Amino acid sequence: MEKNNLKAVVFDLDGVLTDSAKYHYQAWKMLADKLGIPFDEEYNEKLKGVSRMESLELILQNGNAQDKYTQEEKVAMATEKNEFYKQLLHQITPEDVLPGIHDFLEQLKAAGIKTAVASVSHNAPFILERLELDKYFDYICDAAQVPRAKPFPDIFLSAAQNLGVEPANCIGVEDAQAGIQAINAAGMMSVGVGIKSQMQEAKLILPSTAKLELGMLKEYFQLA
Ligand code: B16
Ligand code: MG
Repeated sequence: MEKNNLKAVVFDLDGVLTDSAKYHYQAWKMLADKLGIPFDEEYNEKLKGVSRMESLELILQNGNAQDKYTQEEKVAMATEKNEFYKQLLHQITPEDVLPGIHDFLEQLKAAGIKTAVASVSHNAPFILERLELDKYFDYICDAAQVPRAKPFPDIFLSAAQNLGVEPANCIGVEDAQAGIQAINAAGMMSVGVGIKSQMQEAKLILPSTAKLELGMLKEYFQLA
């Protein structure tokens, strides 16, 4: 295997390509209020990159209510949240693509570097369509086909496999701790975008997506 040769970049969606966390927050808040459970934006940080059912468990935990409901009731609650979330997603337009992402994707395309989306969201294809970003990617992971969510490496490994690239030749870009752990466990180089304290384990942390730039990343990658 050729080492230190960047062949693909695998992107998380929520928090990297667009800020859909604000819609997740509104939808979970609706449910938490209904259940009388405290929930605020700070607690919402814990849900980033975490699957839908695990997010519900974390919310119920905050109200000491995990054992109050049957699995069937929990599935109904998660479905109700998702229906509301899906309505909110209709507000997304191409203007909501985060800064620098278009330019970075163009740089990757021009350099012949492959791209994939590794989101645990079952709504990822719809969001990418709303953002008009779907055409940029060589592969979009199907969360339903990946048994273990982040922090397990499965979704990043699936992206590499479907791109036909070794994980060691990939960079993974994430905004959440669970996602950085998944990238590291997959054997890719992890790049975090956002607040440092939330991504201690990232190989490289950038303050914003606007700082994603191929030349600089290649240099880091070769030194890694
Ligand atoms: P859904 P990512 C994740 O997306 C979100 O960060 C997380 O908050 C959400 O619970 C999860 O997707 C599942 O999303 O309910 O739409 O299937 O960061 O992996 O792109
Ligand atoms: Mg994310």
